[in-house]
Amino acid sequence: NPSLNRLVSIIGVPLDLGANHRGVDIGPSAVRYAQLEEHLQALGYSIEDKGDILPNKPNCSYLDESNLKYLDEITRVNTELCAIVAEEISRNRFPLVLGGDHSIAIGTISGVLQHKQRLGVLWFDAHGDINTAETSPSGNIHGMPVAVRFGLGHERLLGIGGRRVTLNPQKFVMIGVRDLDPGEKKLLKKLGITVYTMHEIDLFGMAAIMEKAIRQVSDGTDGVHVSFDMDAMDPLHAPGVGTPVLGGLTYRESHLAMELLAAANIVTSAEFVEINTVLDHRNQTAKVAVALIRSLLGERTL
Ligand code: 4U7
Ligand code: MN
Ligand code: MN
Ligand code: MN
Repeated sequence: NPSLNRLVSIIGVPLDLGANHRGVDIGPSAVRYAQLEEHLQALGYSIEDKGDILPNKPNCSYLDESNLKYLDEITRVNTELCAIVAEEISRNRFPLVLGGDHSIAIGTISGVLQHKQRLGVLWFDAHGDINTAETSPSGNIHGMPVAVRFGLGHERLLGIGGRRVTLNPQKFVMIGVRDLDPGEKKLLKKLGITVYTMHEIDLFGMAAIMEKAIRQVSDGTDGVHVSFDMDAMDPLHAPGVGTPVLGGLTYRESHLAMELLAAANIVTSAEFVEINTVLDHRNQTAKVAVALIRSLLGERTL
């Protein structure tokens, strides 16, 4: 197991073109405002803030290709993100990516895959994010990153990062899911992906679920990436998200998951996405994201 990396590089991606509503573009600023860097320094981390990858705001028709909104700009931003993430890992630093909408997972994970070809992924989300242009009811690319990472989707998205490395479905686990489209259900079953929906979390408890999930993504892998969509949490605790769904993870359930990951000492990169500051209350959701990151990186009460 890799020991906890004390060198963290923060990478902001203020992209909202993959989502339905504007507003997640302020996510990286909101998380910095909630004093991410200061908290991590207090934990003993050495932080480098790489700043933001700045998306252009298109003023033209968004439908670049059939049912893929803003494909051009999303491809460009993710290509840059992929390069920065790969670069930070080669510098032996832990990439901590702040979204932005969840389409940025395409770039983050393709960057990590440049170094870790046998990567395990833990995907915290209310949604499956495994639509393709054919199955997507919205055309929003933030609902497609998981499909892309399994080699399904538009050529331009698949080409990000140059070489075609895909994830092993056996080493991919979803947690907190409660809203799937019909095409997503089919594909998840076909690929045999482990999905811990809210039903399983209610039944067995987060501790038991995390024990199984940690074993699955860490056995036989050379790194573990955490992709945390804030809408995995219940809107009661994380109101500032673009696509809220009732019945999500409580504050403690999501913290316990992070604490167990810290104790297992397996995580080698992470991203926190979909914070919509326009819909938030006094930066609550960004503050919760910072609290989760602190737990993930080993903060304890005593
Ligand atoms: B998120 C949706 F139809 N499935 O594809 C879609 F319900 O990154 C939502 O998880 C996707 O926030 C949500 O548009 C993407 C919809
Ligand atoms: Mn998502
Ligand atoms: Mn989601
Ligand atoms: Mn969302």
